[in-house]
Amino acid sequence: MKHLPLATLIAAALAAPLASAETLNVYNWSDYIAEDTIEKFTAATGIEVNYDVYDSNEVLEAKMLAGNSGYDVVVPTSDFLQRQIAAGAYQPLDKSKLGNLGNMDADLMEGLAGYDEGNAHAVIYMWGTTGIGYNVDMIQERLGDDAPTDSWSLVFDPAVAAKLADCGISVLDAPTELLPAAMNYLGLDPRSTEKADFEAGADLLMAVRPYIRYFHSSQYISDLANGDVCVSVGWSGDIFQARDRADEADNGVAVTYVIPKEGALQWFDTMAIPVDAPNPDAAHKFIDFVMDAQITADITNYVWYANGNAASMPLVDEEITSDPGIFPTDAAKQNLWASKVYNARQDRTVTRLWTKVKTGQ
Ligand code: N2P
Repeated sequence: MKHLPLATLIAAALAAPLASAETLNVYNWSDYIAEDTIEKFTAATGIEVNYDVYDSNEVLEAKMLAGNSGYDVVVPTSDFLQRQIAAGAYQPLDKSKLGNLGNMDADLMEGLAGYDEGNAHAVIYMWGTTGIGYNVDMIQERLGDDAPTDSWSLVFDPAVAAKLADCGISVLDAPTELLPAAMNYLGLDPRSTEKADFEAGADLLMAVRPYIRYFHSSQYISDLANGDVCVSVGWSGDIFQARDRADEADNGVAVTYVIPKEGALQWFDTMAIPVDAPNPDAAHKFIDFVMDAQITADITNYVWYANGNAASMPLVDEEITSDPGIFPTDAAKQNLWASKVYNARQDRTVTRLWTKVKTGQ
């Protein structure tokens, strides 16, 4: 050792902590975070982040139930969260590490407690609705002034959908959201778990299947923005992002989001820590960081989704807080429904029917 120059020893000493730099593995929905959130977290904590994305609860669930995903923080929707908690997929949060918990909206967290007793495993990240985005001019050209733009008829009425097939209808690849929407349109309870009701919903989807261009849960953002599809059953914030992209591209495409008058699913996405997370301590730091009022406001201002953080609200752009597509009016709220948790048998029925709908057979 005594022959090594001092500079070498210093370099070695400095390199050691770098080599073992702490890392955090985050798995979140695509198009669901501000551009600088991760950068800011690393700057604040020194923790490096590997950030992966998905666009389907089913994909996340398969990883959570298989175990050993390697992820420290994931973002399941409330109904999936409940089923995964029951399967032992998540660890209880250590609330002593979550100093910003007081920022959360007490009413919304109480709503989430219906899926996670005592809010033991998760906090709300963002919430939104599953409705319809459309290209204003393309719809007007094909359906005129009487276009049912405030209704699920836009996609569920075969006579209407047939007229939009040429400009392109896309639908989320999300069976637990689409079947209930179809059931609701038929006047059935969207939260029903009766096999006959699921089948009726699937039959309705089969009737418009010839006019659906594709089933996908993230592609529609750019397709709507570019005018490559004219109607998308999609998630509120994603449609607003499409509108924003079109505005920025100044391409003459006008996109609008609507919560149809018949009603829509209101969902909550949550941050949770897998039971086998490699770095639960960093996971708590990340969740607490996101619960900072400014950080959450920055995310909402970028992704156009409402959040569960009451303290962030004064920091959210007025353009967002005043938009009824993001914060529904009291009248619209009457027609929103919450996700229903399906048991394994109901889930199999839904999966089987969905395969049928997608393949059109
Ligand atoms: C973001 C997707 C929103 C989440 N692209 C749907 N639960």
